[in-house]
Amino acid sequence: MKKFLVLFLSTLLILSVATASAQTVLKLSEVHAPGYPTSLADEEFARLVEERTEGRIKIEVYTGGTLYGAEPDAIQALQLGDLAFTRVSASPVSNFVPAINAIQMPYLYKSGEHMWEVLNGEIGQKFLAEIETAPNSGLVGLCYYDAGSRSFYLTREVNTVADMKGLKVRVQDNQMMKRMVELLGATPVTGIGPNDVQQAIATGVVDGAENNWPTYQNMGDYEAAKYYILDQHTRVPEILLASAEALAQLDPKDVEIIKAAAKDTQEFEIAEWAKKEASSEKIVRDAGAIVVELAPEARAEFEAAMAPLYEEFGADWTDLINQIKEIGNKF
Ligand code: BDP
Repeated sequence: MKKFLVLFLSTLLILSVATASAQTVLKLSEVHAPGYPTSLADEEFARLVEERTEGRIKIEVYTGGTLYGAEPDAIQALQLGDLAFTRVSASPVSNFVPAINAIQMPYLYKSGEHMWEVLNGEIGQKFLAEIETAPNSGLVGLCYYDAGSRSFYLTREVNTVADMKGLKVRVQDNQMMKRMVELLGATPVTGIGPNDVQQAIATGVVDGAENNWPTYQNMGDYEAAKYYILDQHTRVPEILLASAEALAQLDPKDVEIIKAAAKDTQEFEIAEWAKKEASSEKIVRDAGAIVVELAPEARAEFEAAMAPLYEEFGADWTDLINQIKEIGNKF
């Protein structure tokens, strides 16, 4: 009996060691703090993958930019196979897959509903798939998340395009966004990770930046630049990316589980986003941020100033961009 028990226990031990070693642990890099809508969605993605693969795959989420503070670095790590997943903005993805600029042109969408109709429809899914098929991208686009609309925030009041002249504005690492700021007569500054923007403004390296309400609030940028100019120039979705190399190491069935799990977190993120967008706006307004609601003529001026970007960066996708605009007629 004793012998049998020993045999039984050692078999159990061997089995559990075997199961433990069969678990694949993969990392996900995120620049936002825990609790931010995308961080919550990353966690939900990790939870679904672990559950649906019955523990074969565990995803560790690293928030706050602790793994990679600069999104282009995280993307490159995916290409090299050094990192399995990252949640980034679509903006830096365009450096690797230029087609992604087409879904973030200035003043492209009438509203969030318009953007989601496009992203969840044929056009949006075509661009998402393009991430995987673009030559040598090494990336797989898993799903989009919401990031609202972006506006400028500055240390001084701006009411017209002319007021932007000479200001130094931090933008994401994307040629089109640099050019967008140049077209306004201001100077774009790149190479500053989102977690370092507040300090760059506070120390005068830049006069401001541009982002949505949640990042403006969550990163504390509103404490350094109190004028939020509601020009809402772009809607730049977030993208959850995987490394093609990392996925190639997995059982194809698990890759399918991962792809489906990512898609299943989208609605969750959108709901979290809506809550956070409203609470962030309230927090910054209550804290004394000055929100400049541009006059319609001034907003039209911003739009006109940025219009050349369609020719300069969107010419290869004119038909699709026009289709996106047509979809907007419904809204
Ligand atoms: C935020 C995005 C984040 C970007 C950041 C930025 O959520 O992924 O890195 O903007 O401007 O809205 O760098």
